[in-house]
Amino acid sequence: MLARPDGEGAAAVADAAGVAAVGLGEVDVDDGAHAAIANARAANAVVRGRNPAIVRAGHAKLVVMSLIALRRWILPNVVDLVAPDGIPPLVARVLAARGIETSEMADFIAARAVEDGPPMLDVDRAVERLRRALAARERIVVYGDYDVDGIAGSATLVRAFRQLGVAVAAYIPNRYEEGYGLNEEALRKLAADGARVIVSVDCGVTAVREAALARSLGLDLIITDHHHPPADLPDAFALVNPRRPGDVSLDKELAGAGVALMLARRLLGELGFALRRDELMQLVALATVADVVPLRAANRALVRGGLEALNRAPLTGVRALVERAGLKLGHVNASDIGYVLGPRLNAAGRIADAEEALRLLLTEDAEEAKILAENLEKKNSERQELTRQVVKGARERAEERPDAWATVVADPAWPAGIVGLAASRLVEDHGRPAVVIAIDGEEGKGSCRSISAVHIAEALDECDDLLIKHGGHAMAAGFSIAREDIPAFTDRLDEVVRRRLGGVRPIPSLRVDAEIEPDALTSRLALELASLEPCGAGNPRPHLLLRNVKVFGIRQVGADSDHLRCKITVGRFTFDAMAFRRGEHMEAMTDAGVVDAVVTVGAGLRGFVELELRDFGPVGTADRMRLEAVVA
Ligand SMILES: [Mn+2]
Repeated sequence: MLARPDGEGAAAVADAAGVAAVGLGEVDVDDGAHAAIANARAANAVVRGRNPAIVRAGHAKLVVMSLIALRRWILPNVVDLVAPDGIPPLVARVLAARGIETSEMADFIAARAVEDGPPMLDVDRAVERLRRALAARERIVVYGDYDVDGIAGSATLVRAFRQLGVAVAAYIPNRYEEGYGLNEEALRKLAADGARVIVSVDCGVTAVREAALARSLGLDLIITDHHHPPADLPDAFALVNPRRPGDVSLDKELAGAGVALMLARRLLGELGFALRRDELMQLVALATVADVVPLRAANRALVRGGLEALNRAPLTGVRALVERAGLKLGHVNASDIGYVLGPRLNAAGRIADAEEALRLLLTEDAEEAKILAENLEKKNSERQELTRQVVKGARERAEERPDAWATVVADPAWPAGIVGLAASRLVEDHGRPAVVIAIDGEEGKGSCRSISAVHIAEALDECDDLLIKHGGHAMAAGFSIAREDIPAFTDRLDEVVRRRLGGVRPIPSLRVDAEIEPDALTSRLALELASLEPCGAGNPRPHLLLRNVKVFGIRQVGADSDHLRCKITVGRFTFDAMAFRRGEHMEAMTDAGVVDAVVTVGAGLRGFVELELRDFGPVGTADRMRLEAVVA
């Protein structure tokens, strides 16, 4: 179904703009920030000069008065393509436009996992140590992150150990009291409680000091992680991370839970794994979509298989969560995870403690599951309200430096669990990397979101001397900083981003997969396109160009009236359609009555085809984009 306009979440489809990975405890998938429209406002910068209807009102605030496309559309080259047997022509065109060879199309559609390839570095060493611990009844503790990836990845390992007849505890640090990742106090406490082996999930690759401490405490630390490794790796008993230099395993884009699954699978062996496959796979599907890693190759196979298991044989807690959120088992898809389930599982850790979300994924008790799901529902509403407040404040603050290359804003009133969501919005607003810092006493916790042209974790590496701790991915990262260093960091990051962009501000664009004839838009076509699911990061729903379509019944929806709902007549049919973050275009669209539009096709609540308008402009926009591409 189409993503909801109620400020639910954004990640599954964090795609068009190339928005990808997320990390360092700020994984969110979230919040009305429909990434489809990522960078939309920034696009005004592109057209500002040409369109007199866009005026600059006061301080960098753009008021759009006429209908105009917000992004540069990159139109596909029309090529002669013979679709392989059994693959509908449009699907083949979409795949070809995305660089998939004709010979690979059938495997892609089937979401078949590629061959296994060599194991990750250290994974066998880790398995051997865990077997020894099991045989000697040594205490093992799983240590996860507080986001969906960390929680579901921890649940994956705990459930794998259950298969081996051992009850292993999972420890999730508190975001507010302990912060992200392994910490010394927790390690000391776990050691004092008798733990001998710690297995981290979705964290640890930067924990150099903590690994040394673990060693001195007599703890064998097995790190499993997928974050960008620093130059100096921690000296752990084992370090399993596909991004680690020298690691020759094939799947570099796994989520943290995906890495944990690879360990679980080798630990269980094929029979043990087969017995737990349904539960482990659905956990990994939740994590993989919620962590916004690209849904290609192994991730695609994991999410397809996990969703199938989730719909057919949901865990007790997953069933409760799905039902309380108003979704229908049997029909849960990747976008539902991104917009509905992910934000709920994340809400606990953002507001208070991730403990409840972990318990939900581990319980076999339906009554307990109901109560936990209810609590998560409440926390998620609270989280939405907090997000609205922080975003409002962060936007005001951002306007103080309209010409910055990176937005950096900070405030003591902002909770650390929410700043990542606000950063995502600021990226959309300005089309440049954004950093939002929650100040707590003399320290700030920053969350970064970026654009595809700036690897933000590497940019932070260049600010290393100003930061206490930092880490993350290309598109998302986090750090802590002394309060007094924030001004110097702001200047440094600005300089780093400007240099990394070569002094050129990037233009937000929208890649069109195919133009379609109006008559082709049928429910059968929607079914054909569904073969591309799971869609989301790295494999967006196809962007289809429709020229000259009639729009009517346009109204604003959403808490702040910032989205549009309308009807579109295409050929012989009329469809419901949704345009996120385009509320301000209601009048212009109504006046125009006819538009060129780039849409995605989804199935609505009642199974009817629904369209999402990813961008639209006056009739002739598509021609203009083609022409400009030639000139450029
Ligand atoms: Mn992760």
